[in-house]
Amino acid sequence: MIMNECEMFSNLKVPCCSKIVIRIDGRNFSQLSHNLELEKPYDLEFVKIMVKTCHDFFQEFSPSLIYTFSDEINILLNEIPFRGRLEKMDSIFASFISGTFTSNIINNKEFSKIFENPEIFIKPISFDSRVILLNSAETVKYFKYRQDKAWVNCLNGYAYWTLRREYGKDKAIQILYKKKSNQIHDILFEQDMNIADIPLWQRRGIGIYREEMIIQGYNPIINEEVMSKRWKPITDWKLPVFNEEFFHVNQIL
Ligand SMILES: Nc1nc2c(ncn2[C@@H]2O[C@H](COP(=O)(O)OP(=O)(O)OP(=O)(O)O)[C@@H](O)[C@H]2O)c(=O)[nH]1
Ligand SMILES: [Mg+2]
Repeated sequence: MIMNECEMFSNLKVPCCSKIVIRIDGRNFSQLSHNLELEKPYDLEFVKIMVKTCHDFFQEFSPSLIYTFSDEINILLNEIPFRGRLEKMDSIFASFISGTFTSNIINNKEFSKIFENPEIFIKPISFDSRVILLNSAETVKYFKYRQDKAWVNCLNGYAYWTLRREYGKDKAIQILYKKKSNQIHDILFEQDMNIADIPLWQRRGIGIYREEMIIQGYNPIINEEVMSKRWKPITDWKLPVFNEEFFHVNQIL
């Protein structure tokens, strides 16, 4: 047998005409968050490291949209890279994010916990990766589906940590057992928490995409100031609820 025939999956490809999302998720980040004593339910320093990592990905691979919340990163690619080779995409993207996240968390002064005490960074970081095939209509639905997950996470996170501080772990779990979203709303309200006061980025996640900007420049040939349009990556901490209009207006699809 020729040995490279054993590389059974290396020719597995995605169809060239589809859109793809790569979803990348931190491995065992519950443990990481415990080890790093992250703020609960949201730690702004950690989130900034995730966002910086998304930016680094954006610069390297030019996707059309990155959407992140918690330890997950959703990347929309309108053009299929690596001639569609699935193993290449999964492995390169996950390892790029793992390497960049690690470098950012160690080197970034914003993450003062590690920057000031590098010895607490105990285990190597890794992320898993999956490829999701979509058409345009499904793409909007997909991002809304992840945003709904961000919202449920947010609600459950606040409810759990608020109750846990008041009643302890077991009682908090017991109170929240099988509760629906509207019941959790009421519980938070009783705890004097108004959901509307929670920052939008916690409720809806954070987006990185290009925005059209007017750049002022100078044209030496005609000896005049000129305006030109550029698409520059921005971080949107105040995302709207994802819908077709958002994807259309920002020319994401
Ligand atoms: N305290 C804190 N924890 C966070 C924050 N963002 C993410 N996390 C942690 O990351 C976890 C992400 O959930 P999962 O991806 O389901 O859990 P996981 O432990 O990473 O498990 P696997 O992905 O299956 O390996 C959450 O449960 C939190 O514990 C944050 O801002 N603050
Ligand atoms: Mg995870």
